[in-house]
Amino acid sequence: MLDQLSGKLFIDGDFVTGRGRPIPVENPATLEEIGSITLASQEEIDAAVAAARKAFPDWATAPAKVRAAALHRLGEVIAADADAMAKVMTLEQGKPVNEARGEILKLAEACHFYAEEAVRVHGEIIPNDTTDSESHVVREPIGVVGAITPWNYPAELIGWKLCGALAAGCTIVIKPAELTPFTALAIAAKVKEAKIPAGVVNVVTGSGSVVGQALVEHPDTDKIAFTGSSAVGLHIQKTCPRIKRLSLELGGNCPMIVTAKADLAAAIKGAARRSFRNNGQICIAINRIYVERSVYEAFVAGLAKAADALTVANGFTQPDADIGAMASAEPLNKTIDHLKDALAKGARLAAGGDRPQGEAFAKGYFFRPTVVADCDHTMKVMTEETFGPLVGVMPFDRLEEAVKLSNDTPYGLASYLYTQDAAEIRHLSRRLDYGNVAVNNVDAGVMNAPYGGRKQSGVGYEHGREGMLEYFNFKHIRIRLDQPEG
Ligand code: TXE
Repeated sequence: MLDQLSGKLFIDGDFVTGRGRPIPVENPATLEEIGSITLASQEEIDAAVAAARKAFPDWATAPAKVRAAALHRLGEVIAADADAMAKVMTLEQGKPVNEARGEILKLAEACHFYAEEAVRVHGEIIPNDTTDSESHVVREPIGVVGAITPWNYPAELIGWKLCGALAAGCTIVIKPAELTPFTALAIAAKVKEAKIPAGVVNVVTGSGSVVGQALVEHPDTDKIAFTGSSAVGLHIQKTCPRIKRLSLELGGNCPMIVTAKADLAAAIKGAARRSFRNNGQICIAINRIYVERSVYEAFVAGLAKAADALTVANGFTQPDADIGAMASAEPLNKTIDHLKDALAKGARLAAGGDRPQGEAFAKGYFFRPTVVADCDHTMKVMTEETFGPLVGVMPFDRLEEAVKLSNDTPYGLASYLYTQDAAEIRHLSRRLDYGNVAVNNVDAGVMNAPYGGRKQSGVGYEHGREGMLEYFNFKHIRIRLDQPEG
């Protein structure tokens, strides 16, 4: 599959060979080149946006059930080819094939969810304060969407935008991350197979500063849907030259509170999963854990044991490994920097702390799941987004202190709470200043509920009905019922 996708762009329903400079793409587990993408030129970007614009009127006005059927077809062809698509993802991103397969199936689920939502788009009739008039509020699709996506979830983060936009009647131009372009192009192949009309979905590849920025600045994109770092999100907000809709899903620095009334075994299991899955390269990864002092040492010992038990391996040759290679040198170096910083400031290493040993790990970006205890807020691990397999743990004595520490961050994406006490659940969950609070579980995002951040974690929502609202304009039509005003 990679051979067919290398160097391609997907414009107006067809794969075309890009004429721009090739950018090599490497396998992060072996550092071997697996193919290359093209740096799309302004002309090619213009062609993609023009195709989306041309396709918009027909797509926007097609009966909802036509759009729904198209999304259902897309979900079906994606699920049918999940194995091959997962392998493509693993080769460019590093996560184990089984996990990548799970992500592809989540993308298919998003297609079906938004297919069902597409047929439930309706307006409202609001009675006015005079008896002879009423207000009709209808939703209309925004237009052409530029979607800019990162490398940590190369399928799902495209899927939420693609499916919400298409269900609403928008058309889309996707610019995937440079590290993971082939998953995006594999999705484009499925768009073609599902016979979604030409121009409704387009993919252009290349760097963020050139191709991503060109979509932001393009006079004919009506909305930008972005997931990535807070720094680039802010840059997009500042450099967007026209008024256009923006949704920004940005970084996080997510806390977990474990009280003395928690089911400790469940809390340890949840922490190990949400701190280390995908090597912690998740904006909702648990970065820092506050544990009530009476259960602190038992928690640290349990989490260290759980971290040590996770298998780290090349996720392509060992599809069922818990953890594969990190996606690139950048998050690996940041992880090492945050670890060194914590240890220099007095943290205690409880698990991991280095690269795994052996020939298989000689080249790739591997790091063992790492737990540091006795942390405080002078350490980067507790205050910045590490985006790696590193978690900091700190004891607390009073619940209010745990809330204060949890909210002591510019971010506000997801937070986690483990306690069996109903009063603590109510009290703490309402005080956590986050868009998502997961209590006694670590699945902060589910398909049918809104998912979004506060503060520097962004604006707008994905998932759920709210995720589709991001792709509509509301129109108010005030109708006088007896006779026209005049
Ligand atoms: O993100 P970037 P990167 C965080 C995480 C990570 C850091 C850097 O902390 O370590 O961000 O990751 C495109 N105009 N998250 O470098 O740079 C870029 O090409 C328009 C959190 O991958 O923000 C890519 O397609 N687009 C996050 C996308 O933006 C631009 C997930 C994201 O790249 C651009 C990933 C520009 N000027 C990283 N510059 C999460 N919330 O899940 C870059 N891009």
